[in-house]
This record gives sequence, C-alpha cells and structure tokens, in this order.
Amino acid sequence: MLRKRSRLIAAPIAAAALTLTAAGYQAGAAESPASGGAERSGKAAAAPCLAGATTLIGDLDGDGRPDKISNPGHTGTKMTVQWGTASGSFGTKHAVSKLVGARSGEVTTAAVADFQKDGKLDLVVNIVKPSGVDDPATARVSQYRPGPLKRANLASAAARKLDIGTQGEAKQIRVANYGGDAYPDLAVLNNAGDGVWERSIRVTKPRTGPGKYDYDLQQQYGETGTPAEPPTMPTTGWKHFYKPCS
Ligand SMILES: [Ca+2]
Ligand SMILES: [Ca+2]
Repeated sequence: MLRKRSRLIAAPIAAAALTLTAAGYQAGAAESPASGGAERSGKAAAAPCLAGATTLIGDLDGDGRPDKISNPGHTGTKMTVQWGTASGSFGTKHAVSKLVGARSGEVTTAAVADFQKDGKLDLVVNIVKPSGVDDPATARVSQYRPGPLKRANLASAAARKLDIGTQGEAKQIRVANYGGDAYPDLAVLNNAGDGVWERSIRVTKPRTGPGKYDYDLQQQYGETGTPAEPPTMPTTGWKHFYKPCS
C-alpha cells in the first residue's frame, strides 16, 4: 500500500523525479543492499510539520523516516539535522555547515522547505568567506538542492546554482512568503557592499524552485538598511507553510 501511495504521489512529477528515484535506488543499494534500495525508492513520509517555531520534522534524505531540522533564531546559520531512526527517534545533531563542508572563516547559511512542492524537503545553501572590505566576496557554494539529500554531505542529484552567491555576501537566508502562493520563497540578509545591508528576495516558481534576482519583486518585497539599522527579516516562513506536529 505504501508503494502504491508513493507512486501516486510521484506520478505527476516528470523526468526529474525519475532521475531522483534512480539515484535513490543506487544510493540505497550502496549503503544497504538488503533493504535500503526499496526504502529509498520513494517510500512516502508524512508531510513535514513544526515541532516548535524553529524545528521542522520531515524527511530530508528520502528514506521515508522523518528527520529533525533545527534552525535556532531562524537565521539559517546554525541549522542542524538529526536523522530519523527505525524506532521513530532521532540521531545525533549534525551541523549543516559541517555536513556541507564549510571551511574556516566561511559563513554557511541554509534554508529547508519543499520549495517546488513535490513532497520532498529541499535545501538552499550558501557558503561564503566574507571579504572584510566594502566589496562583497563571491560565494564558493550557492545552490538549490532538491531532495532527497545524501546524509553524508547533503548533496542532491539535481543541484542547481543560485545567484545569491554573486549578488553580495549572504549573512542569513530565511524561508519567506511573498505573493501568497503555495511555494516557499526566500529572504536573504545580504551585505550588498559599501555599507548597505538589504533584505534580498528570491521568489519561487512552481516546479523549478527559487528564482533569480528580480528588480520589480525586489522593489515590492525587499528593503535596504545598514549594519546599524538592518532590514527586518521574516520569522514566520515555516509557520506559514507547515502545521504544528500535534
Ligand atoms: Ca529521513
Ligand atoms: Ca522538494
């Protein structure tokens, strides 16, 4: 029954999902030849839910078991993941910055949500070493990583580059809601250089995930400030898209 249900959910998703499913099979087979393959082929986990304002429970690695994603202060800079176990509990905390391979002096910002709404949680991650001067540095990593993600390094078979990494230095990335549609958007606390901090907006398009910088949307939803008076940042992104777990 679970298999049937997972197929029904997967059916509307085109070729991209087939690629992910194939990757899931391979990853599962490599890790656990006995049972991993079947489980990772698309067993449907329950919909993500909130266990408190900064803790999301949902399946991030596609094994059908809910994982715990914690985001202290909503900033995306101190995010941790605890993988779900067979008994329904959660394993040890892994810092997202460490999983994605951040180096000394680099700032890692991350946001988790099901951005394109295919039923699997996704990751937005940006890794940048601040320049320390007025000209912002380019990020070493700035990606949208559609789930399922590998446990070891949060890699995705369908990772895509984002322009967040070339438009300033991201200090925070938060899930946001702009325009009132069903797709989670992003608010980036961005050092744009020359003493300007901005709330930089990326609106998500159906099926494809977070979009590029858009001048009109930025005028509508963005805000500029300074280090002394930074722009306000959203704290209700997850709350808007996910219900409490109980
Ligand atoms: Ca999981
Ligand atoms: Ca997704």
